[in-house]
Amino acid sequence: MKITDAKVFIGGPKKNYVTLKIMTDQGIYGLGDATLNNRETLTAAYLKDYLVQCLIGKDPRQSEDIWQYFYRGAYFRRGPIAMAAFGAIDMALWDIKAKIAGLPLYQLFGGKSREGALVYAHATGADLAHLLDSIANYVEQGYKAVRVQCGIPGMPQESYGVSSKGATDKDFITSFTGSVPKEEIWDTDKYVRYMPTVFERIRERFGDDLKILHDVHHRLLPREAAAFAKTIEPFNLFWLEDPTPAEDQASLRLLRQHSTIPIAIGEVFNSIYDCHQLIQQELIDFIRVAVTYAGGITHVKRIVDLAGLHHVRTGFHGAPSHSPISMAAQHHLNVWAPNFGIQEYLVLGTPECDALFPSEHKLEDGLFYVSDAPGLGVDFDEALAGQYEYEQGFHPVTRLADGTVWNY
Ligand code: GCO
Ligand code: MG
Repeated sequence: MKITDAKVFIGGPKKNYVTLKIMTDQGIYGLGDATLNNRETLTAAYLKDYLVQCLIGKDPRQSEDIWQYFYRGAYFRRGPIAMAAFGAIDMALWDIKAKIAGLPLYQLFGGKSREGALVYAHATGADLAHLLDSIANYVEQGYKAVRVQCGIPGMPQESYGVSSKGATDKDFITSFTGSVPKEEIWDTDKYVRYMPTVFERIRERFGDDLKILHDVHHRLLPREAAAFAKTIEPFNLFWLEDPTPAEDQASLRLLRQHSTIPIAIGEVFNSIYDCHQLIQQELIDFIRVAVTYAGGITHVKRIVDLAGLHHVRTGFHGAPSHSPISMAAQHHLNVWAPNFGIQEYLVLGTPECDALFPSEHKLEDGLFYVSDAPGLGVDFDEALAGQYEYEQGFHPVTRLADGTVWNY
């Protein structure tokens, strides 16, 4: 069996999805997602200009050898662009492998450890009242876990993860377009003072069973994070995400010494070398890598297995910047992984997105169920893909009130 060709597409409804399609001489094809949010043309160019030509003639069943060939062969190792490009190839090869076997992908990992896998949605509010409505809306739909981000009184509304007043829950996600980044102001003191009251009100209104998650988006210093974690401990969060920038990993020890709050980190990591110390020293509880940015299924499965040895559970990144292809790869890992924790999941589910990436996977009552279609179980409509144009976007840049650049 040989790879005959591979094509790269950029575009999608409201998102610049980078989709890779690998064709073989047996008519079977595989799909991969190389979407690197707000840097999409770079992964597409890496694939088109360097990798696709090396794939032609290779046996697509040799996914391990092909992964090693690209990773070691690149010489300049790691980094999100290369790892997302390798990740897309890897996903497509696993898709082909499972289609050859006539099995849904999870069967190749060892079958299901659970039927439905727990997901969490994003609730957001410009103020507490809007946030409570947003949470109520998800609870009514059957979600059992919700990430909560709230506007902070006295701080401009457009801080991380918070939609403007009156906006729908999905709007903040797509507001990154433009030819230069937006700028946002951040105030740590106001944030750490106000957020505990937010968690308190959420518990009062929704009770103890709702799983509450919160993303600090790398904004606190280690000592601030430790103090904050201690303060919010009574509200029993499912996790506190990215409390500090993860470059200084040893600093997490301070947080661990002061609080038992579960910590989730890793959405910006792209290899096992970024997280093996955090995992082996048991400084985190959930690993947030994504199959896209972290080198595909082959590499992420290694991270999941290492995490399992250290009581670290999975909580894969699932922001809407991932296409349904990589989300499907994660959903297959989620039903298999013995150390599965939770999956971030934003319903992309617009009719346009479903038409571009048809699948039978489904969300029901806050749990995600993979279909038994062979492979990843997601298809791609090439003809429709041509309708979408690339639109440039940037992550916002954050500053403190005095102008100092801070972490987005
Ligand atoms: C999350 C993330 C995202 C990121 C985005 C950046 O937890 O979902 O923090 O919202 O900001 O993926 O591209
Ligand atoms: Mg995050």
